[in-house]
Amino acid sequence: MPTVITLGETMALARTTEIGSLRHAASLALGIGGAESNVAVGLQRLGITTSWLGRVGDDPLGERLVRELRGEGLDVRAIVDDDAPTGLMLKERPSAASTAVHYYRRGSAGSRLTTADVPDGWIEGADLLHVTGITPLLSDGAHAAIVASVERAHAAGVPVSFDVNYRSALASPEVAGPILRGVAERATLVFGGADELALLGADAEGGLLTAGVEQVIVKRGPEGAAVVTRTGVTQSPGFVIDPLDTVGAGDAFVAGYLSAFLEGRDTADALVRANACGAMACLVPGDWEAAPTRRELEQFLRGDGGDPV
Ligand code: KDG
Repeated sequence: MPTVITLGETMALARTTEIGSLRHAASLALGIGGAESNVAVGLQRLGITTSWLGRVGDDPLGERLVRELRGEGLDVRAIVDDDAPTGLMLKERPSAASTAVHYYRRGSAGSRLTTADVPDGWIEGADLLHVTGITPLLSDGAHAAIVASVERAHAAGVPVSFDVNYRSALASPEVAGPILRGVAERATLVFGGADELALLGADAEGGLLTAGVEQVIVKRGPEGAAVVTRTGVTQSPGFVIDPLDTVGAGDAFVAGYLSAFLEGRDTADALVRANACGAMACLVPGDWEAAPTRRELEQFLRGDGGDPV
């Protein structure tokens, strides 16, 4: 069974349970979220052995997220940081059609990741390393940890998946662009929305393929997705659903795609699976809770939960 490893920040996530501004919310539901661990859970549910590494505070929220990720069956390499708290994210739905996220993560334990946190042999023994553009924007140390991890994967012949995942709260496009491009150019697979890929420069897809990237996967949300390779473009439509919470859909998409990639499926098959996983993740509140198991995915693809566009 293939093994995927990933590293980054997972935070506690408190979300309003009703539509309306956080200003007036009377209660919050507590969970966890983090782009890399969302992908890890998605992969694990699809039968891929997955390992997540990150820093957490020496606090109940850190314990909660470790317990939750272990409960999903992940190999959790949590480094407990005595000097910083676990980060927090608040999520509100100001209206039925919108979601807003507020971060309380500056100086958090997760943002203090360093190169020395990544143990010898961990990357070298994996079948794939997955990283996102969130981590390099958290701190200089976290940026260095991602660059070093990607270099180690290269040296060991381990493919690297990179999801641009640009978060404007972390850095301006001018600051983020060169940092994200530096990581993207060293990846095997690059995922991003059209706007995110544009951050990497003019003709990002062409430039990345020239730099050695094998596949650029363009996420188009409800419209589906496309894969661009040196030999052509494969497209796949999205599924018609009634979305409840779209945050985390991109992570479920990536998990679906990577699981198919690791099984040796072709790009067309991988896109259908990715689109289905992304759509399913929108059906339940929470960033990863609705990422499907293989059985749930098969049911959905049989038409028990949505129709192709
Ligand atoms: O990808 C969904 C994420 O937005 C979420 O789970 C939290 O990692 C996160 C972030 O930085 O936004």
